[in-house]
Amino acid sequence: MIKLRSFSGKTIAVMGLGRSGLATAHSLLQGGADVRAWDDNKARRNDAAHDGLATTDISNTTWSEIDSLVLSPGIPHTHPTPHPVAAQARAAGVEIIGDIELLAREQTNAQFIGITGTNGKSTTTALIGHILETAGEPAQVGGNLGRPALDLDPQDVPGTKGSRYVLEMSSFQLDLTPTLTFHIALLLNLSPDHIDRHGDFAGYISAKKRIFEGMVSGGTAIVGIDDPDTLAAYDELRAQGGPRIIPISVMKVASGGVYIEDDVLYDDMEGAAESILSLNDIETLPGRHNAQNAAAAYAAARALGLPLKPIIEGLQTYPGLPHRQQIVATIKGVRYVNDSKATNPDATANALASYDEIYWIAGGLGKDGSLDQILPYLPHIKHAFLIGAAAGDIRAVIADAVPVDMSGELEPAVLAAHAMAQKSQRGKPVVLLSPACASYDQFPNFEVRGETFAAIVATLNNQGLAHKYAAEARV
Ligand code: UMA
Repeated sequence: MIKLRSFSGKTIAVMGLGRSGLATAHSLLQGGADVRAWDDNKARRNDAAHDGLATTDISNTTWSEIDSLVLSPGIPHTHPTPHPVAAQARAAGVEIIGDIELLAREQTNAQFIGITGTNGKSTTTALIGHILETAGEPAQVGGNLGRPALDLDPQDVPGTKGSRYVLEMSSFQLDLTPTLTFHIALLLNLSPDHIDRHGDFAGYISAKKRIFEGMVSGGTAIVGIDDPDTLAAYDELRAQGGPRIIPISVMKVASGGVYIEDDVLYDDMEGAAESILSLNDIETLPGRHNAQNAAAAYAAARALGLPLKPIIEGLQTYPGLPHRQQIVATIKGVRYVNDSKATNPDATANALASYDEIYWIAGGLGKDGSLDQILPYLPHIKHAFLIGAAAGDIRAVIADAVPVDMSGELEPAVLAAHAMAQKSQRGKPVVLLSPACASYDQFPNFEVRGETFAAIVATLNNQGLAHKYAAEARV
């Protein structure tokens, strides 16, 4: 935990006591601040009390006594309507900031590496952390990835003046981080997301581009150039001057940057393209989207001055993240892949593009919007096993092209997919849970859905049970 000593004697309102809010309140208290903490949810207030934290309704506070309002990233302060506490703070002229802004103000000598984009930012963040660890320079890794920034530990980096933090940054967090300047900032890609919170796509893009704000000549901006909006951001940065700018591409040669051609990663940062490694055999980084993550992490590691050997080793030994194309077992040549985090068709399309002999488990609570993104990959699917509320909608879209089982629930879906995949004689069969849907109709969240999948697969790994299940499963 980070003690926020520079806030000693200040009065700080903390709104929202989820993961980041609780860590914020404790860091402030440890540093000697006067904290006024609140959550609209009574259960959360009870949890906080259990945690030794007193709560007080901030909407009744005297705002002239408050120095800053720290808002949890999930609480709106502009669109669709500002939370009443945010509106009060703004009216009283009290600044509204987030937990990561507090970290930046406390640790003025720290080196910050920030990763944003619509997809892939968690993987790229974890990959940079893993490469640093492989190189013997472990860093603190967190932010939107899960571990709140103020829950991280100060850890001085030899040869530098402070700690090094590798932070996944959501658009919500960037919106609440007005003064943090990143040493290395990555923008991977942009497609419409969180529009309700940013008003429109332009608002979302402008929040994402804050990652480059204030960067100076010693800094490095790493920018994907494969979609029109990140390409525009790249051109803008070049026109402005300032940080070193490294383009990343998985679709074309990126002069002066890092790019992927035929699954090989090329480094052209010094102006002479050099082939670095083939991504083909890295099972934990399948697909073109992961190639983009690998290229971005490679560029960041080089910008940090790491030698080539541990970077390559780090890429090759990346263990993967839970619930994101995570291989939970390989049974007699069949891979069992947990991609429960894929809660929308875009994310599922990435997974379907990554394998070509797929026994696909999908469904759950459908989101608005079409399933068009997955259509190009239907030829990769040998059989689909549909579950949850959206099963009928998915069947309607794919049934002409793909044989379908209406499995209903996850367990029968896994058993049937397992039995069928084990009989497959061709290619590299994969049993893939990539639902393209939210989990809430059958599970508390996507994590529990993914863990349930892994637990069912773990029973299959036991030979006797696998045999029993195979006999029972509908094939
Ligand atoms: N709350 C209120 N009033 C409201 C709304 C919410 O009191 O009107 C309270 C809730 O009761 C709850 C708290 O605010 O107790 C929730 O805060 P939060 O939603 O900001 O969640 P945290 O637990 O603090 O988690 C946040 C990030 N959540 C969001 O941005 C929504 C986590 O990202 C992040 O991992 C965590 O901080 C640590 O940094 C999650 C996420 O979904 C993974 N991110 C979005 C995404 O990836 O798309 C942006």
